[in-house]
Amino acid sequence: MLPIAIGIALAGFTCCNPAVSPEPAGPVPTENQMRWQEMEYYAFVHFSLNTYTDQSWGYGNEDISLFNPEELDCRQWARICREAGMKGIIITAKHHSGFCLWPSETTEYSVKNAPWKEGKGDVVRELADACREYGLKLGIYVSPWDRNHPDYGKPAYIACFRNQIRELLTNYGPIFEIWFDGANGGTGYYGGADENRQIDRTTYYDWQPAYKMIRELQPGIVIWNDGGDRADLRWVGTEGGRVGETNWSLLNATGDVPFEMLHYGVENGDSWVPAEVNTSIRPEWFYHPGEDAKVKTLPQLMDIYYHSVGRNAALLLNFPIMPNGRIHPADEKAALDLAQAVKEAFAVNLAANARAEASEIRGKAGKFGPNKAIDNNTETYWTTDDSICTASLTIDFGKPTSFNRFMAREYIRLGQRVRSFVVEALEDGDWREIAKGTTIGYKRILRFPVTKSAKLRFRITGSKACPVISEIGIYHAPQILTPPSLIRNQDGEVIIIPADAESEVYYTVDGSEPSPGANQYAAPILAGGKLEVKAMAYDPTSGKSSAITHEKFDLPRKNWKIMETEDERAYAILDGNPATAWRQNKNEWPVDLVIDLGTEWNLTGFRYHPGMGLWGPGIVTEYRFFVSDDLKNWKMVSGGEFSNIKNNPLWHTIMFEEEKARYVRFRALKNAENTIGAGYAEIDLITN
Ligand code: FUL
Ligand code: CA
Repeated sequence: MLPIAIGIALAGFTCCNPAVSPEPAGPVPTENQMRWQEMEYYAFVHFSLNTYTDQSWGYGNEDISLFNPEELDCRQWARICREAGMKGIIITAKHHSGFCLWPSETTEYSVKNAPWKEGKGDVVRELADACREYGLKLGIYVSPWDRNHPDYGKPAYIACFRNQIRELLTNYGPIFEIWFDGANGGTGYYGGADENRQIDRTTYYDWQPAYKMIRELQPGIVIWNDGGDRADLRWVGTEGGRVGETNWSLLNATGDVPFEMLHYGVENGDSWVPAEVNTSIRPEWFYHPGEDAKVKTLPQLMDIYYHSVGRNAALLLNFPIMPNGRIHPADEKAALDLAQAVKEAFAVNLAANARAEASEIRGKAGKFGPNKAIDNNTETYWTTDDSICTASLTIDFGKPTSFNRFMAREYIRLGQRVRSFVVEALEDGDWREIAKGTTIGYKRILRFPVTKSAKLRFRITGSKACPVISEIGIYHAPQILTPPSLIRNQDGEVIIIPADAESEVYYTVDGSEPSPGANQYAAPILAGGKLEVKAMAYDPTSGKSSAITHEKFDLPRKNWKIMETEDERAYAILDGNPATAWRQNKNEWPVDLVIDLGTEWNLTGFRYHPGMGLWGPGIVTEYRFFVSDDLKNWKMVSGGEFSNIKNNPLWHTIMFEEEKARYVRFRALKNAENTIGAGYAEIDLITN
């Protein structure tokens, strides 16, 4: 009992002195973490030999002579990032294949042996120079897994890897962040050994001495590491572009970090490890020409922004660099459109010139009053006495005002405190809840339908210690129309699903651009063979159109039969909807899926979409693909790994030499969970 009594007495003591700021509550950010958090938004670029081989993960034996980016222009990358409002660029100096974009002394597998600039080129140097010119910070991705290095898996590689880090952190000026990817698929070229090498990721890289060296070489750096020892920043458990609605910037210094901890943080964690949301502007990280029409749309990018920067995380958005060494114009446009939309959404803070009142003020002192939350100064804040953990702040606009966004920031130098809050509007004399949230942290933004009211109330309903709010913002963001989704069901009908009920949908099937007024969608589109559909949403009130959704559908799957199973649910993999999936459990590998196409076709490839559920989706990571015309003689037409499929569970397309066949067998040899079983959301074939 005694310690509690003393605690209360001490709390009572500080709260009565109006001039004293609250004590920090729990862990707080370091100066490096603070500086990083204020960057908010920065770029990834993925560029390597993979760019020339159409791969996601190089195996480590790809030919160096392929690397020849004739129009390499790091200044173009920097200009785009700068104009897009980003504050830095992280480059894949070395990806899993082991190919180094700088002339490292540690290996022959680098630009120094490439035809590009006759072996005199250095991509990291060119980017460092461009970043300096455009006022951006430089970050380094250097993959611990190295599928080229002969000593990978043995102690000798660790010394080499350390030297690579040393070169990168010594020769290119200040580095703001270093990124140690956790991926490891085991197999690789490994100097010709061509084998599977397993490492213990908790011990092999011996991170502590590496961290020490890194901090000595670059005192201002932050370290990102999803696999090994706890570093300065954490991954959010998905590459889909979102962190949890609840997002504590805390983790525990030791112990495992399962998905929940990565995604939501740990409320009472003992270390400050804030979240970085990494995602690509296209489905994949490296450039694949087949994705030129798959660049994320403005509404998708806006969602990503609200689910990262708007949820107390930083956003790391990736540009895949094209083989010529430049960012594709469609990616540039998407990034600039996002920047413009963010600027428009937050152009006017309606709280800025309003009157603010608070239910509680620390020591009744003006320096802790509600005006400090609308003074556009993140170093001043509204706070309450130590004993108060629920309080509200009311904004009076003086006249009915329309708004649809609410932003709040905690003064995180004193720790992250708020657990829950609601936003209310005054309507006919009563407060009506219009939005609510859990954690706030560095920055939190809520979206809700346009609301008109003269007063808004921000009510903190739970907090670990007295709330400390440095800023709030209230905005009226313009509407952005979301393009419709397209699916083709097993009967061959294409169904267009609008994102909202108000807008109209227009489409074409001849490759031309849809336009409002012509060809309005009313019912499923029936078509026998291949079909190219473009569709868009149109809002007749504002006259605005959405971006265009574009899909190319191959054969209808109407007459397909899934063989060797009685399970009717199996047809979920042919229904066109990636949200429905089927899982086959077996006692041993391989797990086969056999499909009868009803008739013979000239096949040139297949597409696999794994299930997207987080728990046990049975994502296939290694496969073989066979075709047959009599169910007796099977010919293998393709086999290998689906690189990075676990973190990026979208369509994976595999092409092969043309084969005429009626039956296909998709054989799974391994899944991402180390159980026996294969899960599928969709299977599709590509024909000639
Ligand atoms: C993943 C890697 O395996 C991908 O290739 C990519 O680099 C991404 C950012 O991280 O884990
Ligand atoms: Ca302030």
